[in-house]
Amino acid sequence: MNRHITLGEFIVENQKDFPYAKGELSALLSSIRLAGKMVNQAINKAGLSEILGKMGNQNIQGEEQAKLDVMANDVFISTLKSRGEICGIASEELDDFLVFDEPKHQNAKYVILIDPLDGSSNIDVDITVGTIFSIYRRISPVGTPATFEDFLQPGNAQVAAGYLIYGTSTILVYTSGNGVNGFTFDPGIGSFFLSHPDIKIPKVGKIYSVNEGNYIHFPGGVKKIIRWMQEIDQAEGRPFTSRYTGSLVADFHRNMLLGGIYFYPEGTTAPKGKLRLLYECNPIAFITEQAGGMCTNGTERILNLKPTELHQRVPFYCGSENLMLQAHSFLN
Ligand code: AHM
Ligand code: MG
Repeated sequence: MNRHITLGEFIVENQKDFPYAKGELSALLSSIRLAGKMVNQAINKAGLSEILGKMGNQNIQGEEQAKLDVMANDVFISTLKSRGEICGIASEELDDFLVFDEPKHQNAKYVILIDPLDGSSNIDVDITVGTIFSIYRRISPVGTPATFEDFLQPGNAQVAAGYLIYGTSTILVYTSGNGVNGFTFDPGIGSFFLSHPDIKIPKVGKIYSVNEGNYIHFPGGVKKIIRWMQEIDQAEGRPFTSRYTGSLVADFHRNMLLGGIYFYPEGTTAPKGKLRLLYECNPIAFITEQAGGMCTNGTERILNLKPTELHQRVPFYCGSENLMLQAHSFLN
């Protein structure tokens, strides 16, 4: 790890590459970094501070909220609201988007969409979780309240996206459309340092990540993909390796570094898949493409989909080029 370049320095250094750069997007990334440190600290002592377990209520998507889901949501919202870079936020944990309209938000040009704590089912069993974020320049005029349209932009309009992964170490990975870089948190110093410069997904991957417990519900093409990965082919190194944690951020991060494919297809229990387009699929798709991989709903590029709902779900396939092309040949 290069302990000479901090995330803060990197953001400032690369600010000139941002479209319309005036420092606001850099400040916004700094706010995300700060909130991420707070969530990281809470996760690290979760078992000691009685914040494991369920809240006893559900979010709008019918999912039971964990205490850490709610805590992470509150931390990101309060941190971002206390500064003036965004005029609104949408979150997996909120029914509707929030408008920030205090005087300090008067000149805000951006909106953000977040999954504050991805992989909620893993919280209480000490497995890696994450935070995913997606940033857009607003469409509505500056100085007016943020609108639904600001949040329903296609993924190809994102100006930045990223995630924090709270794993064996805590890493922040982001792109602002000029490659993908990862920064590892040094808890002793309290800073993120550039550890994964210019990440590229291997073109050829040999890991697949899918919840195979849903196999019976998968469409025929998806079953073919899985069977193909499990066949013996010495030249291609099959059967491939199966790895699935149930945290998208963890499964994606591993496959991005080592080469592989993640998919959460449609099935009868989840007719449109499980993952949410706006704050899970789009940011991961932006990072994937910036790292040289492919990301689709099985037919179309995720980044080209025009969203219709805040919590819209889509089938999701993402990863190394060889596996994505092979998957598409079975799906279409
Ligand atoms: P969450 O944001 O509520 O945690 O849901 C999203 C998660 C993904 O991180 C993960 O890949 C998927 O749901 C796992 O779902 P399943 O348990 O059905 O395999
Ligand atoms: Mg999630």
